[in-house]
Amino acid sequence: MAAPGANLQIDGARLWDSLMEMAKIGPGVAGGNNRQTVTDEDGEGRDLFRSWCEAAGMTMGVDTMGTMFARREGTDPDALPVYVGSHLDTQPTGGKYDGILGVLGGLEIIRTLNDLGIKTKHPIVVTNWTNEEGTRFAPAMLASGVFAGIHDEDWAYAREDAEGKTFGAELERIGWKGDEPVGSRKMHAFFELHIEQGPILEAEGKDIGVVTHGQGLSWTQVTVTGKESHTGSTPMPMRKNAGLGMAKILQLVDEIAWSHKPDAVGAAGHIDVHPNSRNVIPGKVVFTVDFRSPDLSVIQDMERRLKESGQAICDEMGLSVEFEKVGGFDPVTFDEGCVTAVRNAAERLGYSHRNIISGAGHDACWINRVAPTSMVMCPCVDGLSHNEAEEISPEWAEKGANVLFHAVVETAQIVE
Ligand code: HGY
Ligand code: MN
Ligand code: MN
Repeated sequence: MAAPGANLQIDGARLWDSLMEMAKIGPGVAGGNNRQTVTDEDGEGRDLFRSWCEAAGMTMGVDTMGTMFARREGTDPDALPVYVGSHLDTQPTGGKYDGILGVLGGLEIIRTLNDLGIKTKHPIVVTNWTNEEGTRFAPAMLASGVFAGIHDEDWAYAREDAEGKTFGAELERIGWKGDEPVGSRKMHAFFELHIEQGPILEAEGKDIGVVTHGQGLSWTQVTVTGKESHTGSTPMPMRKNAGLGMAKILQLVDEIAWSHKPDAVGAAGHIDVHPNSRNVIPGKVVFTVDFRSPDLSVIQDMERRLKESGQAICDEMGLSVEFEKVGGFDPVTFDEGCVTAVRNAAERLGYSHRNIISGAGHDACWINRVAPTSMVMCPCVDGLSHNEAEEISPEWAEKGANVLFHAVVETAQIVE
């Protein structure tokens, strides 16, 4: 396939302006974003993205999970499209680039092809996957998981947030439940540009991460039940302190992850304490343990030890405990051909690059099940993400989007 010339590059300033424009929707309290999935703010972000896609001459499709597919026609309407995208939803204290760079980087490809009057054989479809973050409605990568046949759509619709609202009802409420059956689309390939969300590329001075693999993820929701009682008048020996049980289990989680250094990680980011009153011994604590590793056997060992030793801790303390798997996926090996397209693009453009394993989960991890898939990563400042202070440079964004442009356009085949 004829590769694009190195001189073909996106408009970095236009990409940056669009990132800053999108960042105005669902602002956080510290310079980042709070545009959680299927909130009104998410709806506003979708409206803006749709207006930009229509201005770029694309036609918009929306499936029954709300995922958005903006299509630029190719010269061969029967050729399977090349898909490119990521997600516009954010964490409650999210950054301006996690996911958004991948969606708007895809849009910038189309804007550049339009500017240059370039046609491709395969259509190109820019995608915004619904609820990648899984923060309001677990699990993460919900819509791409339904698309890939991992999750049942009715199960997804029934997922509840902390206020008892369901995903399906909220998707309908914001008016973004489409009519396309999920998963009906077939892909020639899928590419996702994403910030690294870790420190490696910046520390090594590399412009581009060629993502060969993604580590696996395991989310176990743990419910520890003791007995609410007065923090002042209840003698220590009589307490059934669910909060202390959780603390001991979280210490265990840390020890388990360290026992598989250097690659395994473990923590709990979600913790609900009941009744969460200053002078009441917690009677119930619900928290989600997030284990990750590139090695499936390590994940399985960490899950097993959490249950066995967590149960022993609670037995010893007279507490009851339940473990529920609420999310997860096995380690991912991306498509060799798509990975090579990314690496060749970085070489052609003269960008420094290195192979990298994705520490975070991404929609690409599920789409890799149903289509040849790979990812492009750019550095982020101090490797910080899932924090409103998340930051990248315009240069990093531009270089990442140029590699994405070259990989996508080479795969979609320029028509002379
Ligand atoms: O959890 C993850 O890795 C992703 O950021 N949703
Ligand atoms: Mn993301
Ligand atoms: Mn994220």
